Amino acid sequence: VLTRSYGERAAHHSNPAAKALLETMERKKSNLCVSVDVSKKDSFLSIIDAVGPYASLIKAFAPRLLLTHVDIIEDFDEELVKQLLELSVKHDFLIFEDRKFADIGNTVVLQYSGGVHRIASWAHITNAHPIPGPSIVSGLASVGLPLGRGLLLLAEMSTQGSLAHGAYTEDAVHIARTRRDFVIGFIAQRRMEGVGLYAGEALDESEDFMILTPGVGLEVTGDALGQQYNTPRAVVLEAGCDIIIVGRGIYGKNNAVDIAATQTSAERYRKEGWRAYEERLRR
Ligand code: UP6
Repeated sequence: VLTRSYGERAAHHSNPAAKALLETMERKKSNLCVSVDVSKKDSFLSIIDAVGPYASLIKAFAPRLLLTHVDIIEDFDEELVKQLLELSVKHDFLIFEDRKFADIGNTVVLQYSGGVHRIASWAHITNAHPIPGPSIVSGLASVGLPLGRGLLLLAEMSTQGSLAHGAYTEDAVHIARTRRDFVIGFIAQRRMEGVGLYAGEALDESEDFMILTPGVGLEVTGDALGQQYNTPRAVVLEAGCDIIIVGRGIYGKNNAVDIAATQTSAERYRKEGWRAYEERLRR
């Protein structure tokens, strides 16, 4: 996988969301996913419009204006979804709703397909914690697969003291291997090809899980709440991950968006990520 281009991988992928994402990455020369984690609808859309030309994937946290513990947003509406989809066509990116589902199959079916957000109707890709076991994937697949969607499992996290390691990560990879039609990859800090194989089990060479990696920053090594950052080069070249997820490193810390500065940073991260990928291909 490490020496194959995104375009080559796209040609061999059977999941439509993974295929489209890899094609977009190749076309735009971008392995950057921008995480738009802001609280106002206007900032949300203007950041996306500003970084659209540089990113292949937008991590579309719906704007958090008034969040309850069930993620219901006061000013979330169909118009926002419509504009988001228009931007995704205008700038040629896919939408990844970082929902981090973590409940029983029956509940996640309802959360994914319905509620206020109707995530499955607009997000090409979403993700889930494997904590409930394989049933969470079956539940989400029953909604997403007919729509051509893809799922990422959180095999690891970027935070200090994360519990997702060792046997947990191995089991996450096992679950993914049983549903390669729908699970297109992992949120993780490294490649997973060698992880979770049973004793004597050989790696199926056709396996191609994408690794999307948050905790990427060029200026700082962490925040006050346990986040830890690595550089795009460390993530893509040394750890072999496919996509860098960058939030505050691009749009800054608040809702007062400086469009020019946001674009400059987005281009900087795109360039760094792409350069590391090109260097990896030459290895
Ligand atoms: N994220 C992580 N670490 C994980 C999983 N997800 O940081 O293990 C998400 C966060 C945030 C983004 O929810 O939206 O990636 C990282 O943002 P930042 O670049 O501003 O730290």
